[in-house]
Amino acid sequence: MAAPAFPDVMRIRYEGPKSRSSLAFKHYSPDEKVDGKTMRDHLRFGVAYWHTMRGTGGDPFGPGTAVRPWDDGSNSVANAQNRARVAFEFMEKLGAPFYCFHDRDVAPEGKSLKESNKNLDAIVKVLKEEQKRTGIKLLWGTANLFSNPRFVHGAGTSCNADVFAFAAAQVKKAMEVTHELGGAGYVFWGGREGYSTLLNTDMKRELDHLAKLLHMAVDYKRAIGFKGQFYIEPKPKEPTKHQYDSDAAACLNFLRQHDLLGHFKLNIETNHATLAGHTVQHDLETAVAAGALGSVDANVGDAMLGWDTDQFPTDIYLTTQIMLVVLKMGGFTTGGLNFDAKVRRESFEPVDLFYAHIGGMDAFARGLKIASAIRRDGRLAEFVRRRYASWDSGIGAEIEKGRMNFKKLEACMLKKGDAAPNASGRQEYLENLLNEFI
Ligand code: XLS
Ligand code: NI
Ligand code: NI
Repeated sequence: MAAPAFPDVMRIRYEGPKSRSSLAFKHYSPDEKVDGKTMRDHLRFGVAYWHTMRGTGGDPFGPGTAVRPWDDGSNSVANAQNRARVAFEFMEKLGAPFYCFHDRDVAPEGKSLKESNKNLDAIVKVLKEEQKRTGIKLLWGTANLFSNPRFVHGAGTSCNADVFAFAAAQVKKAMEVTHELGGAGYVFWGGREGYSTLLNTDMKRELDHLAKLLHMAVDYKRAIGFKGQFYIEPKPKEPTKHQYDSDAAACLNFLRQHDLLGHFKLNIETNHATLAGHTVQHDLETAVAAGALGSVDANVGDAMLGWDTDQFPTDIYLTTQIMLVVLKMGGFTTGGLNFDAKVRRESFEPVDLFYAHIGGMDAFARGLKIASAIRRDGRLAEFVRRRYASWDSGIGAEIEKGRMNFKKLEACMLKKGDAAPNASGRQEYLENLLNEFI
């Protein structure tokens, strides 16, 4: 057994709101029940391997700053295996029940596909051992189809058919290892599936190719007996100027058009929704309305910065609103709250990884409790229900039942003379109501 990577950090425990310890949970009490279900099972927290284990703090203006004493900085398989053990030490001490990874975060890419697959197998062996040792599970796996220069024009949407074939081979292998590790899901995030200029782009052809890749994945899933849930993760831009999976609605339309809707749910990320000009609640509600909310990449952007800053979520309003939607849909099944978030470049010490995750977990624990209290109180739901009361009987009910047409509606209004007066939307009252609970 190697020396611990975080010798000064013990298992993070719940100490309650009065605790003054910075390495304790004040609100996340995993075994505590909320509405009959433990917080652990409600929230299903995941650690993102790419940020937590591979983030360096580099930005376009300077190299990484992160101090990671366990990492020898090499691209060797041995270093990657050691890193995997460190990841599990971290997650075990944190008490995170899940993690997520891309193939290339966990294992170094080799000179050929064959070598890359071999490297991946060597790491998956360690991941499997560590999962068994700790009971930590894989929330979802994915393939990195965007970092290597071969994906400069995209992967499934590349103009180069060989690149499409390479992407397919990579997804095949990533699905196999996700299956082997008992992953609850598999994510497709578009990466470079989009364009920088339409002048060189055959959009229709690219989208048809992307659908072909996803259909092949669906077929292969069946072939290997992988029962995990497939997800598409919307994002409107970055790295390309337009990504095809731009928001929840665009993804749903794409899936529906290509006869894929039955096979995919959405993985909604806060910072991606805001980049698309939506609130995250908007994208969550859009997904729920289609019965397709699968999982959440929990993070937040910076209101002052216009890119995917992937910060840890600490805003109780935000977590409350997310949990209101999650509770409304009846909770997660295969999905969870994956912290697709990174510590700031200035927060370069290993212990900052703990502070970041503890803060996010506590913020969601509060969001869960507040959302549950709002639902138990019932005034918010009752207000919304009453707002649509005119649809419960009379003309509204007839319209909803499909028994009306233009002629009948005109006759109705000719008789009545005018529509009944509207009631106030009461936005401020509702905002105050929300604040009663926060
Ligand atoms: C990038 C995405 C990515 C996906 C997984 O912006 O959020 O991290 O979650 O490929
Ligand atoms: Ni993400
Ligand atoms: Ni992102």
